[in-house]
Order: sequence, then C-alpha cells, then structure tokens
Amino acid sequence: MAELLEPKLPQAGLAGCYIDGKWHWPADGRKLTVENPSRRTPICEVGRGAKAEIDLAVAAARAALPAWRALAASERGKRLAELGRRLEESAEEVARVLAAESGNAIKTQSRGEAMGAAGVLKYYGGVAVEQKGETLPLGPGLFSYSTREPHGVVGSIIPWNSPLQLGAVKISMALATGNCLVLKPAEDAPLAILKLAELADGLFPPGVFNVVTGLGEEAGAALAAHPGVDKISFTGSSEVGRLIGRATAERIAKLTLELGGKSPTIVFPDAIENGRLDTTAQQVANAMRFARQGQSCTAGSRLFVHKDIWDVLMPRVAEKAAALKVGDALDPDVDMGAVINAERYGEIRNFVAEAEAEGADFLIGETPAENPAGFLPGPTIITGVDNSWRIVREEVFGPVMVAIPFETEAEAIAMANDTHYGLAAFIFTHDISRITRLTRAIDAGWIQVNQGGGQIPGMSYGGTKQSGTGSEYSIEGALEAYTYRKCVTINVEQAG
Ligand code: TXE
Repeated sequence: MAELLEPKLPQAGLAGCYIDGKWHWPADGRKLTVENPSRRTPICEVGRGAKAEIDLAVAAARAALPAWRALAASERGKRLAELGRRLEESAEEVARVLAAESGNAIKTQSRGEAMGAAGVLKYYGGVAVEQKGETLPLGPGLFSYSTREPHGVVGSIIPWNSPLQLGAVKISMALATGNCLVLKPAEDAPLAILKLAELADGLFPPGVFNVVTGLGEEAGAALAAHPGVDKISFTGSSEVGRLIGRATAERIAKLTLELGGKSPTIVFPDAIENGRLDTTAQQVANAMRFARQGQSCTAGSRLFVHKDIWDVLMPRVAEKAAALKVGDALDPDVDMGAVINAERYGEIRNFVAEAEAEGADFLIGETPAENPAGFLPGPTIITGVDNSWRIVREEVFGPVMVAIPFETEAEAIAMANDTHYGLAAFIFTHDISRITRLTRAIDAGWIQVNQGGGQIPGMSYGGTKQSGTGSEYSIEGALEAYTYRKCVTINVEQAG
C-alpha cells in the first residue's frame, strides 16, 4: 500500500461555527466528533451549534443584508471569483480534509471535487452581473421595468456526499444574487466547509457568509424554522426534505429541494458497435458513480440493457467496476473509498442481504461484512430482479447497481419512468431518432447521452417528481430560486 496522505485540519476545527466574521464556540461548549469513515477513527471536534448559534448567525446575516444587496453585482462576483481562486490554490490541502471526512478517494474524487467547487465559485463570480431585469413597452406615458431582488437571508442545509461542491453551489447562488447566507453542513462532513470559511475570511463583510456546524435535528431544524430566514435551500433525503417543506410552508418561506434519485441507464445494441464496447462499459460504470461508492443523487443505479447485448456488455461493465481499487480514501492509489458512516453502511448491507435472501444473483460483490474496520462495501452488481423489488425501487445510496434486460424501446421507457424520482437518466445509442424519442419520453431533469459525466457550471441541474424543486449550477437557476421579480410602473407624464 502507498503511504497514506495526511490532512491538515482546519484551524477552526476546535471552534466550529463561523458567525459574523468570527469563529464562535457554542456557549455551552457542546462538541461533535467528526470521524474518518475509511478508518473508523476520530478526526477532530467541531462545535455542536444549535438554536442559539442559528439565532446569532441569522441576526448577523440580517444586519449585513442592506449593504451587501446594495453592492454592485460585479463587486459581489469579484469576491466569489476570488474565493474560487483561493480554493484552487489550496485545493490539495482542502482535498485531503475532504477525503478524510467524506471517505471519497483523493485520487478519483476529492481532488476533482475541490477543483470543481472552485470552478463553481468562479462561474458564479463571472455571471453575477447577469442579474438583469426587463422593460415593458406601455406607450409614451408610462415606463415599466422589473428588477431581480434577493429574497434576503438564505439558510442552506447540505449533506455529506459531496459537501464542498454543494457548499460552493449554495454559497455562490445566494451571494451572487445579493442574499446573505447561513450554511449548515452535515454533521458527518463539516470540515472542508470550515476550510472554505477560513479561505473566505475577510473577503465578504461580516455576517454575509456564516457557517453553523451541528446536528440536523438541532441546528438544521432551527434554521429551517427560523422566522428570520426568507429562503431555505436543502439537499438531502426526501424524509428531511418533507420536514423542511412543512417548516417553511408555515411562514411561506421560499424553498429549493434536491432530494436524490434512482436514475436509469438504458443501453441499446448499437452503443457497443464499431469498437465502442469498452468505452460504453466504462461510461455505464461512471454513470453509476462506483468510484464515489454510489453516494450520488444522480447515480445511474438502475441499468436496463437490451437483451441482444446483455451477455457481451454485462461482463465488461462488471470488469470495469471490479477494476476499482477499494480502500482508504487517503491512499493515493485507491480509486474507491468508504461510505459515510455505520448507519449508511448498515442500510446498504440490509438492502443487499434482503435481495440475496430473496434469490437475486450477484454479477460482482457480496453482502458487506457486519462489523468492518472501514466502511468499504466495494462495487456490487445485482441481476435476476425486476422493477417490483425494493432494491430496484428505493435509493440505496451505495455502490450497488441493479441490472435488468429489456426487449423493446417502449418497455425500457416504461421501466425507466416507473419510479417516484426524476433526477437524471443516461441513454446509450447513436440513433438520433431514438435519442430524440427517449429524451422526450423520460422524466428526468438531466439526461446524458453516451456518457456518464458530472455536473457542469452553467447547465441547470435539478429534478422533477419527488427528486425536488428548482435547479442549481446555472445563473438562470439562481435567478429563479434566489430572487423575486420587482416590477415598477412610472407614470412619466406625472413624474417631476
Ligand atoms: O440525509 P439527511 P442522511 C439520501 C440518500 C441517503 C439518505 C439518508 O438516500 O441514504 O438520504 O441520508 C440535515 N431538519 N440522500 O440521513 O438526514 C443533516 O444534518 C433540518 C440524498 O444523511 O437528509 C444534513 O446536513 N435539517 C442526498 C442534511 O440534512 C436536517 C444526499 C442531510 O441529511 C434534519 C444525502 C432536520 N430535521 C442523502 N435532519 C442527495 N440529494 O444527494 C437532518 N438534517
């Protein structure tokens, strides 16, 4: 095994919350221990913020709002772009912290996430000036126009699967549009966000960007219910999404939800013609996000393969997945690291054990061990199931792909849409008519054809059905979700 890389922990690691431009220890001294899921060892302690810290952070954000929203959009953008530049410069340091806390391998995931997060900050830095309004031609006597105004104080709650990337998206969308932000990172992975707060220190006026670390049911629930928060942006489980929906509905606060998926990958015979078998198999494995332990809301976790190529394609996909080296996320040679915690590991284990007990076949993988040294389940591909099985219907959020053969295009579409999710889909074919039919027919916010890539700044990303509301990663998404239209009509004849 190569020598393990060591993370340099955030200086804030013993303080936790970043409120009003200062590091803040919860008054009662309560702490949370962040653990390394690859090794099952503690990394460091952070503050266990709760209602008191949320109150302070929201008050700081409210106080900072008038000056921040009045600042020229280009100036707000400049600061976001500078944060992106600082993150790029510190990418290796931040990536190590990220790998340690999230279990996402430094080689294949965490370095890319640090650079991707920097790219998001720089993109929104550049497009902040696009916060444009409209004019309405009402005739000579009237002048009517609209502007895009920030909602005010935004509360963002993010998960642990790609904390830095999601944090960068939430910070960028809120701040570019003139809102102030209180960010609540996941209790399992708050450290990369604290590193980002360190990098941001002094860049934004105090109170514009605040971080409150803590538990979901304490800090998260207090933020969602806070009367001083005008908008909540949440990424996480459907269960918590519903709770937050209720809390915000109570006071008609604005809400964006990104809640996960069970995305289909559909492969037609022509996708492996002309020497494309290997590339297609690799892209199918990429779409499944095996290298991120499948802990991705877009993961193409339901694979539908035309029966004529099943026997050729499936072994090659299995080969690609099995080639991933599984191990400690800070081992520079490892491709695939750990799932986040004991609870998630146990749930993945239950899903797989249940499928095994019900007679599913395993192309690769096995039921994960009961009490492992690190939460490293490894890639699993399950066959011999149909759309009625729990493992096919529910989001496993682990490196477990189910594969089902199909005969006709109509059958593939019907199975793909037979889910309450609608986030992403992956289609493999080179027939343009088929591509056009399928992209129209499949319910998903993001469809990729002949590739299994990641989100791109500038391209709106969000789901339909129970995958959520609103979209992220684009200026259009930010304007729709983080601003409201203010319309002004001036009677020019009367004016002056
Ligand atoms: O998420 P939670 P969990 C899905 C995936 C996964 C499942 C459970 O299927 O297996 O959710 O993951 C905060 N009020 N996704 O339990 O609990 C919490 O502190 C306010 C898909 O870890 O939703 C954290 O910051 N906030 C998803 C955040 O919510 C609360 C990514 C997410 O945690 C709260 C993650 C409460 N009552 C999980 N309870 C995706 N869309 O990518 C918790 N939180």
